[in-house]
Amino acid sequence: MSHYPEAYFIKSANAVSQFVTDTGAEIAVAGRSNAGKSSAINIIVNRRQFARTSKTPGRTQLVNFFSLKDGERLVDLPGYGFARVSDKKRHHWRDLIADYFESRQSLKGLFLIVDIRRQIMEFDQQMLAFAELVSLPTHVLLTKADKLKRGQAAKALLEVRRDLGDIATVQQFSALTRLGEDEARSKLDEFLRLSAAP
Ligand SMILES: Nc1nc2c(ncn2[C@@H]2O[C@H](COP(=O)(O)OP(=O)(O)OP(=O)(O)O)[C@@H](O)[C@H]2O)c(=O)[nH]1
Ligand SMILES: [Mg+2]
Repeated sequence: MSHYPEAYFIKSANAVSQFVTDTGAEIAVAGRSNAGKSSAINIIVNRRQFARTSKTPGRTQLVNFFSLKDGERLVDLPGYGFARVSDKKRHHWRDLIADYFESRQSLKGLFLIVDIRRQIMEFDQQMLAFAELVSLPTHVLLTKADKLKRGQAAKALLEVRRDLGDIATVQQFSALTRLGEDEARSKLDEFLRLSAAP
């Protein structure tokens, strides 16, 4: 069963003017292209191809808004760092993501999706620095943990935890084995609940 039985796709936006009304609470899912953002959303919501995934990097090209339940949303962002697109398109995505982060009052938390084999890269650092600047609660999913041996994955987790300190919480995740799904869901609910506190 879905943990969010009423979840549905609201719309895709290619410009600030197309974003959904900025009320309630939403959590953004960001990360490098092909890191596994859309796959993570599908596991958390427990529905196949709820957010569209692809073997080809650059699948998610728009800001996709999903309703979890009344007044609570998840936002699947285009991946950054994808090389095989034109400069024009890349700049458009970069601006779209920047506009998103700068404009959303309802943004209450960030899920940063990082391939556990690649660890934190420059774009991720920028995203983390921004989140810290605006005091946005951040949780890092080190995904594709199934691609590493257990010991290696545990080591990667410790390293990222050590590097990030208090900036963000970190966990292992796998969309393939569903490792860490409950932990991710609790974090998501925690971020949404935090925002509901008076
Ligand atoms: N083995 C394994 N593969 C994964 C995992 N998560 C995602 N993938 C694969 O990685 C590829 C990219 O996944 P997506 O979820 O589309 O990645 P994305 O970050 O949304 O990509 P863009 O929308 O292009 O930025 C797909 O082929 C997925 O099947 C995982 O935990 N384990
Ligand atoms: Mg995607």
